[in-house]
Formats: sequence, structure tokens, C-alpha cells
Amino acid sequence: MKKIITFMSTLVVILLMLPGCSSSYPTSPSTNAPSATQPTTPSTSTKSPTGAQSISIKGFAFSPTELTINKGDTITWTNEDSTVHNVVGGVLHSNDLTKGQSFSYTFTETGTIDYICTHHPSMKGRILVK
Ligand code: CU1
Repeated sequence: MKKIITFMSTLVVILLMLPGCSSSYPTSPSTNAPSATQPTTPSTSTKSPTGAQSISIKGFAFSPTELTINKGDTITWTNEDSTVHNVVGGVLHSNDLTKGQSFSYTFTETGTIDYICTHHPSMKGRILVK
């Protein structure tokens, strides 16, 4: 009986020490990074001097409507209307772009891509990749 009490008291001492040990480990500082709310808007600063083209979306139209580029070139569409537009067709699937937002795509295949704004299907554009 005495052995059991000794064993139990030893166990209690060990159990009491456990929280003390674990609390001596520094808990990692909480790094609540509030950077997850970034919209999917690539900044225009990523433009390279060559191989970068831009198309503006203004007055319910893509400008220029038709653009010939080289394979590997990147086009950036920027919505300058206060209306939401997008760029959809072929390999192009942009999100809805509000005023000032832009969408970039690098063309890795040759061919012709016809695209529209799905909100305003009369808005049409064409990319020719040589
Ligand atoms: Cu539109």
C-alpha cells in the first residue's frame, strides 16, 4: 500500500512538472499576416520593356480591338471604365475587372484568340500570336 502511495505521489509530481516544462518552450509569435486580401490584380510595374503589350478597356470596347504579338509576349488589359468588364475567350479567363484593375496573360502558343467581355458580348477583341 505504501508503494502505491509513493508511486502515485511520484506520478503527481511528474504531472505537475509537465506544464512547467512545456511552458518553458517559447511559443511561436503569432504572425497574423493580413495579406490574404490582395485582389488578383497584377501590378503594372511587372511590365518589361519588350514583349509587353497593353490593351485598354474603355467606352465598352477593347482598344486596340485587334493586336498582333509574338509568341512569349504578355498582354495586360486594364479596365478604364467604371463598369465591370472581363476578358474571356480561348485561353483567356480573367476575373471581373473593376475600374483600374488589370489582367495579364503571357501567350505561349501561336494562333488566333477571339475574346469578348461576357457581361457585354458586343465587346470583341482578337489576338494574333505569331
Ligand atoms: Cu464589359
